[in-house]
This record gives sequence, structure tokens and C-alpha cells, in this order.
Amino acid sequence: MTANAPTPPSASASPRSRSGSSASTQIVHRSCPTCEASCGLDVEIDPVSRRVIRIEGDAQDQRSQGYLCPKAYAMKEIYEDPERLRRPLRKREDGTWEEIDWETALDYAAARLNAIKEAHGANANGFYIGNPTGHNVGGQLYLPALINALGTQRSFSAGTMDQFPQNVALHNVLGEPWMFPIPDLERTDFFVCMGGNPLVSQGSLMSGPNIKKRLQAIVSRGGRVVTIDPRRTETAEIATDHLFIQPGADAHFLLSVCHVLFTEGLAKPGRLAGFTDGIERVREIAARYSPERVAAATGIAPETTRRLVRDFCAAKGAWYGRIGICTQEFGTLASWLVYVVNVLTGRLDAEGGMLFPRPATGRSEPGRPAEPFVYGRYKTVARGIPEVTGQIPCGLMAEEMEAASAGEARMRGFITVMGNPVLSAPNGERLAAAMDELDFMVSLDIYLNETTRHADLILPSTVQMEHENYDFLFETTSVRNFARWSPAVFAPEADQRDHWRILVELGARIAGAPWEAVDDLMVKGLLAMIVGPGTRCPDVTPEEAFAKLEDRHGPMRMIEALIRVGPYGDRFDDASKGLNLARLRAAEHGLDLGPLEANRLPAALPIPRIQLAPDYVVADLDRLEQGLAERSRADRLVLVGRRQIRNMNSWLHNLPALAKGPNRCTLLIHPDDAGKRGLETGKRVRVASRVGEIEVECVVSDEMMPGVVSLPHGYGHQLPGVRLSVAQKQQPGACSNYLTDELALDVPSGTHVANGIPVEVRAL
Ligand SMILES: Nc1nc2c(c(=O)[nH]1)N[C@H]1C(S)=C(S)[C@@H](COP(=O)(O)OP(=O)(O)OC[C@H]3O[C@@H](n4cnc5c(=O)[nH]c(N)nc54)[C@H](O)[C@@H]3O)O[C@H]1N2
Ligand SMILES: Nc1nc2c(c(=O)[nH]1)N[C@H]1C(S)=C(S)[C@@H](COP(=O)(O)OP(=O)(O)OC[C@H]3O[C@@H](n4cnc5c(=O)[nH]c(N)nc54)[C@H](O)[C@@H]3O)O[C@H]1N2
Ligand code: SF4
Ligand SMILES: [Mo]
Repeated sequence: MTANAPTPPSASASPRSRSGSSASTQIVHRSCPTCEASCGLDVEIDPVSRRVIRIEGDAQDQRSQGYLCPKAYAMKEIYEDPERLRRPLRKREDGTWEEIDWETALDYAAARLNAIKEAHGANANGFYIGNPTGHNVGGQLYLPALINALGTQRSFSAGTMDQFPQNVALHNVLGEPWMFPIPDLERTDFFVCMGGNPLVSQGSLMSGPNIKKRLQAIVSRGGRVVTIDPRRTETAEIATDHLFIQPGADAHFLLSVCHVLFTEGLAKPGRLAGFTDGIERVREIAARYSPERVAAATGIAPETTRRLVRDFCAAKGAWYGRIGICTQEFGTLASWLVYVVNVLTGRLDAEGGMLFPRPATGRSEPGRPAEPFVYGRYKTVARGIPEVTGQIPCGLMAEEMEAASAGEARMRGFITVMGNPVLSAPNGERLAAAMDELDFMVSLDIYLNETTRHADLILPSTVQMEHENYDFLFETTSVRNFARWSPAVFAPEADQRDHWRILVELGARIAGAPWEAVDDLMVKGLLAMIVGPGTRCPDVTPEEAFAKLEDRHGPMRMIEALIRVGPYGDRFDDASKGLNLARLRAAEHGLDLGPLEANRLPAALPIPRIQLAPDYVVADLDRLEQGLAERSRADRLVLVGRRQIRNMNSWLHNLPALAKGPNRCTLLIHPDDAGKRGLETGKRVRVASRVGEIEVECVVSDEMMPGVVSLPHGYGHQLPGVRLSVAQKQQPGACSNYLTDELALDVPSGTHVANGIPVEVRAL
């Protein structure tokens, strides 16, 4: 079976009649592609009318056991959305759009991008990769086909508004950017959650369905859940303790935690000490940061810090941090220090602490070569900001496009891949204007939205209902080991294209090669690295392995290669009972691969010893010292972000079931701050920052820390030229990223400051 001819429902669906449904309906089991939790779903369909009748939680899914959230319906509503694009759209001279066929569209895109490359060099093209890529296996595996063909160093992604500081810290500490330590929620009895709101986000870099139940279970078994956040969040409501913290003061606070660990003799790394360098250096650094010295900046009383540290050390604790400690001024230091605290307390790689998943595709197995940490091979034209392991801060896209900032060396061709940076990246207004200076822009996207309206061409893929999937990223971030293949629920129409096909076809055209050959080369290149002499699969040649692969094209061929060689795999041995593609596809409720394992280090690391105080990260401490005084100022008002259960960044607002209800784009403000400005709930306010201003409704609430206001991101749909009529009517909102300053960076990672933006708020 080829991946571009997805499984017809009958191949993986159980015909079933149940109350209220006709005997001809079928239930297809697949995972929900909308957030990291990847819950198992029962999708009941009428295959004849190609309608989804209902979606329920799959009670037989080992991980989610029937759980789902309101966003489970997103997959259905996107599939049915009449405004969703299904065929390529090309902009005419007069700015209107026409549907064109795929051959014409792909030829046109390749010709324009190649013309720019020939006239101005490879770096005259650039691209931006957005978040749904992480939920689409073909999107992840086939990006190289496009990126390598472009050959540009102008590479941007949503990562620099997200987890990138964690990648940079991990790369320096563990030698591996993508091996995230994940809280062992099933066994911890003291969970510290900094800058994350898993009750709403459903857990990020901590993927697990029904996080609420998992956190409540910690409390029920006598443990504690401590949230540290400038907002008393939904998660704080079920936690045992909540500490308010000044935005951007997490690194200062974490250094004071280390200070207490050393001064009170609580720094006990245990077995980790045998393979960790740099502990003494951390002790010297932390010596300066007593809880007393940082208290004014963090807002946390010294005695509270000391008590928290003692209690954490007395328990089986796991210390975790997410978006709030990443997209802030000291994101890399804060991310690094979370790992430091877990190492110093012996909680990294220990049961009940922070553990490393063991994905079926083998990406954390021993014997991997270390990828060097590199940066500065390319510097932006406008301001000389260095790339870091291939990433440039996404907020710098605008100035790289503008003739006034980047001159002749500006970016002229631009590709967005499943991203909406006009709403998601800093200073979206400037970016939108800069896009109109481009010579050519193509968007791989399913909507005509705030970003893609600037494109010359939109290439829409099939959506999750129409293609198979494998939870490739989230098996590396799950709170329990699992492997999950999902079938296509409906076969797409003949003239629709899967996202992976668009990537490889466009890449192949740019390179001047047949796409089938490029696809084969990618698989053969992968096999050459993972089978044959010197690998875990020494007795099979790459050629033999290639001949054994089930599919002829598509992402599941690469997944098959990886899982057969991976820790649960059959190693291409026909007599083995290990995992192969047929067994994976037969497991219609997903494969439960057991709890996360402890004691995987140092074998699972690509470097021999943990580097607890890496030079690259430590070099940022001077900047941290300067940040101390700023955070102690009493007159500060700063903006942070928040997520909401019915949103997914910017792109679910056009779905009636998720967009209904009252306006959600509201500014939360503490009663003291509201009082000073004469504000009350329901009043409209103007929020202004260095780069822009917006108008929103305010809600006065003591869930905010004084001096901090909160706005959700992903709104701002009231722009002309988009086809998002539901979003425009139901939840237009205003774009919080029109306030995000593209120049403010977490310097070591080049990540933007979306939390802790200085703002002014006044009544309208
Ligand atoms: N202020 C502030 N800004 C933030 C954040 C924050 O916390 N605060 N969070 C940041 C984070 S963590 C992230 S991940 C980014 C997200 O940033 P982006 O990824 O740029 O934004 P999204 O809104 O997720 O855009 C997704 C795009 O993918 C398209 N799409 C969805 N499904 C498909 C599909 O199946 N096929 C195709 N071809 N396209 C599809 C949608 O139409 C939409 O255009 O936002 C960041 N921005
Ligand atoms: N429903 C829903 N779920 C989602 C998403 C969505 O848009 N909607 N987006 C998905 C994506 S792309 C991601 S990356 C994840 C993110 O997952 P989370 O990190 O759990 O997401 P947030 O809810 O943004 O939580 C960030 C928290 O950090 C706090 N914070 C802000 N500044 C600071 C600070 O300086 N220090 C500290 N300690 N805290 C701070 C905020 O108040 C907020 O409560 O969620 C994913 N899940
Ligand atoms: S929690 Fe996430 S994966 Fe589960 S149903 Fe909701 S959106 Fe889907
Ligand atoms: Mo994200």
C-alpha cells in the first residue's frame, strides 16, 4: 500500500452499529492530531456520504482510555470547513485568486524560486516552518527534500517563539537537542511546574492525555503539585501550592534554588555525579544568588524558596518548565537551570523524576553520533544576528525582507510551511507589510488567512482526516512509551495532494529531478545509516532492507525503516516477532510500550559525560546580572501570554464548534493595576508597547500577579482579504503579537520575548 493512496476506511475500520447510528456506519480508530496528548479517538463515519457522524474517546486506547477534549472535533470541522482550500490558488494581477492545477502550480513555484536563486543567490530565498508540522509525520520527514533543494541559510520557524531555548540548553548539557527529559507523572510525588499551564495546553514536552487526572492523582496519593507562574492558572487551581513569580525572573530564582541546595548540603546528584562535569562551577555561580538577593526581583520570599527546596529534596520530585520559561528574556538560562536542579537533586533519569522516553523509531538509543553545537555560520543581513544550529529568530523575517533594512541582499523569495507568522510571530504588522516587498511568496497552507493572503500562490494539502499519520514527535515527549499509527479516515479526492508529496515534489522540481527518485534516495540514505556493518542491524544490507519495505512511497516507508531497527523492532528478520509496519498498522488502539525507564544515562547520551556548566550557556550570566535591577522596579507593567482550551494558536477560530461563545481575547489585569487606571471588567482598553498598540476588553482578576497583564495569542482575524468568515464574526479579537518586540531576544538561542513585554494600559 502506498501512503499517497491512504487506507480506505474498510481496511482499518470496524463496521459497527450502535444506538442512534445506522448499521452502515463505521468506526475508524486514530489518534487526535491537534495537540501533543495524541488521544485515541473513535471516529464514526458514514463512508457513503463521507460525513463524520461523531467523534468519541477510544476507551480501548491504553494512554487516553476514552478521554478527549472539545478540540477533538477540530479534525472533523477542518475536514468539513467550506472555506478550507483543496486546490492550488494563484493570485492574479488584480489581487483576486484563481484555482489552478497542481502541475501548473508546482512548475510556477519552482520556476520563480529558481529564478530568484539564480539572480541573487540561494540565500535570497527563505522559509518559515509552523507548528502543525510537528503533528504531521510527512511534514517532518520530507522537509529536508524542500530545504536541501533551496540551499538557503535563511531558515526560520515557530521554534524561536517556542521550545528553542530548551533545545539549545539540552544540546550543550546532554549533547542532544531533541532528547527532552519528561516528568514521570505516574510515579512522582512532588511536581514543580514553572511557566506551563498543562490543564489548558494538555501538557507540552509532557504529552499525556487527561493531564488533569494525572496531576490530581499526585495530590490524591499525598504528593504535591507546585505551580510557579505570574498567573494563578487553571493548573494552579488543582495544585497544592502556587507561587507568583515576576516574568523573566525564573533564572534568578532557579539560581537561588541552587544556592540553597549547596548551602544546606542538599546537592546530591547520586549516580549522576559519576558522569557529570561542572558541578563545582555551578556552585561558584550560585554562590552569588542567595534567596535574599533575588527576592525583590522574583517576588518570592526567601523563606518560601528555602522551604520549597527542602520539601522537593525530601520527596520523589520532578522539576519541569515550559513556554513561560522559554519565550522570555532569559529563556536559555532558565531552561538550563531546570536541568541543573534536576541533576543536582539526582532527579534526572530517576524514577519519579525527569525521564527519557524510548521511542519506537529509536531516536534515543545508545551509539548515536553527537551532533556538534554550531552557531554563527550565517549572520542576518540587517543586524548581524547569528544563526544558532540553523535557526534565525523568526521575528527578524521582516527586516530581512525590507529593502530599507537589508538592501540588495534582502530576502526576495519566501515559503511558509503550515505557519501563520503574521499572527504568531513578533510584530506581525511589520511582517505583513514586509511580505508585500517580496518578489515571490508561496504558502503551503489550507487557509487563505492573515499570512497566506500575502502569497502569490497557496498550495493546500490534504488534512488529517484524509491522510495517514504516525505520532513521530510526540513519542519522544510522552509521559509513557507508545507507538501510534493512524489511518486516513476518508480517501482524498483525486486532485488533492498530501503535504509530504507537495514538499518532495516542490523540492524535486527546484532540484530538477523526478520526485520519485528523490523519495527513494531519502529512504536509501536513511537505511545506509541505520543498517549494515557497524550498526544495530549488522546482518542486513541497505539494499536488502530497502527491498523489504512495504510501501512504495511516502512517510511510512521511513517510519518502517526506523521502527524495524528501533528498540522494539524485528531488525528486518522475518522470523522475529518484533515490531514492523504490518504489526504497527494492525494495532488499531495504539501500542503501549510501558512506563518510562530510569537509568538510561549515560548510555543513551551521544556524549560521555553531562556538561552541567557549558561555556556557551554560562556566558549569558552577565546579562542575567543586569536583569536583576530591572525586575525589582515597582512601576513595571509587563504582558504575558495565555492559552485557552478551544484555541490552537491561530488556526481553530474558523471552526463553529470551537469559535462559539463570548469574546475570549481579553486582557486579565490585577485589581490594583486596574484601580490605578480606572478600569473595570468589560471596559475596552488600549494596550501599547514599543512596537504597536491594540484594543481589547479587560477582565479584572486577582488571578494575576500585580504588575502583570495577560492576553491570549492567535487572534486578530479582522484583516481584509482573508477567507475566515466564522473567525471574523465569532472571535476576531486583536493580535497580541502586534505588541511583541522583534528586537528583544533571549540572546543565546535567538528566541523572542513573548512573556514579559513592557506595556502601557489605559482606558479607551
Ligand atoms: N504571543 C505569543 N505568541 C506565540 C506564542 C505564545 O505563547 N505567545 N506561542 C508560539 C508557539 S508555542 C507556537 S508553536 C507558534 C505557532 O505559530 P505558527 O505555526 O506560525 O501558527 P499557527 O497558528 O499554529 O499556524 C498554523 C498554520 O498551519 C495551517 N494548517 C493547519 N493545519 C494544516 C494542514 O493540515 N496542512 C497545511 N498545509 N496547513 C495547515 C493553518 O491554516 C495556519 O496557517 O505561535 C507562537 N506565538
Ligand atoms: N488549548 C491549547 N493547547 C495548546 C496550545 C494552544 O494554543 N491551545 N498550543 C500548543 C503549543 S504550540 C504549545 S508550545 C504548548 C505550550 O504549553 P504551555 O507552556 O503549558 O502553555 P501556556 O498555557 O502558554 O503556559 C505558559 C504559562 O507561562 C506563564 N508565564 C508567562 N511568563 C512567565 C514567566 O516569565 N515565568 C513563569 N514561570 N511563567 C510565565 C503564563 O502565565 C502561562 O500560564 O501548548 C500546546 N497546547
Ligand atoms: S487533549 Fe489534545 S489530543 Fe486529546 S482530544 Fe484534546 S486536542 Fe485532541
Ligand atoms: Mo508551540
